[in-house]
Amino acid sequence: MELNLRKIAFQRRLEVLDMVYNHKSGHIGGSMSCMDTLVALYYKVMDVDKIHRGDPDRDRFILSKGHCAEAYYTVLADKGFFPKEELDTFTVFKTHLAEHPTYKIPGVEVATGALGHGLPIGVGMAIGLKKQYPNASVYVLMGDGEQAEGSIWEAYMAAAKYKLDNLVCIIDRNKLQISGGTEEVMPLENFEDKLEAFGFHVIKCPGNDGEAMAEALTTRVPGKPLAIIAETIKGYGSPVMEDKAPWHHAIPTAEQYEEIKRDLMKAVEEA
Ligand SMILES: Cc1ncc(C[n+]2csc(CCOP(=O)(O)OP(=O)(O)O)c2C)c(N)n1
Ligand SMILES: [Mg+2]
Repeated sequence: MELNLRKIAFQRRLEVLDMVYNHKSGHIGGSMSCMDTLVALYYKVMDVDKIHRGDPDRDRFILSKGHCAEAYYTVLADKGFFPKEELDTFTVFKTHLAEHPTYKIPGVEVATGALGHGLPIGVGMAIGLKKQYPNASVYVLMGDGEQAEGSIWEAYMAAAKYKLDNLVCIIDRNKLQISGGTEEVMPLENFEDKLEAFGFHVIKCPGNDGEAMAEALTTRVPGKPLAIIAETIKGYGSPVMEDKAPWHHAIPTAEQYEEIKRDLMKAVEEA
């Protein structure tokens, strides 16, 4: 049966909303923007059974923008890595489900949250896998604000040098970071050209379209790493949050919670 990726993504967004609202923490804007990428990867692109078994030739996923952990947790729970009830322990004392992911959580390969680290680790994984298990891929999901970290550009250089055609970089291009627009804080102008100059095959993709993302994520060009610029809207799913910088980590009021919930439920129905 063909999966409805859009519906699944909005169902997960509803879970994110509850986690953030009930526990008064998290990063709702970036979680909403990257959800379609996560859903495309975990419901269509990656062989999740292999990840469950921990097979050495499994695909690897790294959430380099680790602050969007709650989006990741809803997908991992729905895919059976841990019981769904655990989502309700988000950021509670002694939970594994902290505000940033750690390797203590089943399914998580790398602890992230300090921006700029996921890609260098992913490059190392891709070098190792290329030698032993060339059919396995490494997927690294980054933020566009995260591109201001110098370590990302060192890793881009290494990815091209080692011809890592098993590495897929996804940049959640929502044009906002923590304190405002990316083009004000640290411009990425000509981003596509820059990535191409660094030796990447680059695809620009509507990042809130799970099917389009799935197609982009399965593209491979021999000898070249792949970069997908996922053009998204931060806070996607409700006009209350969409494209507004404070929603990087704002907590909805009771009224906002109800309004966002209505918008997301409508989106689930219409998907
Ligand atoms: C090394 C480091 N510096 C600063 C931060 C604080 N921080 C958390 S999220 C964020 C903005 C990230 O923006 P972006 O990568 O665009 O994420 P998104 O818009 O997808 O949420 C910053 C600066 C951090 N987590 N790590
Ligand atoms: Mg951003």
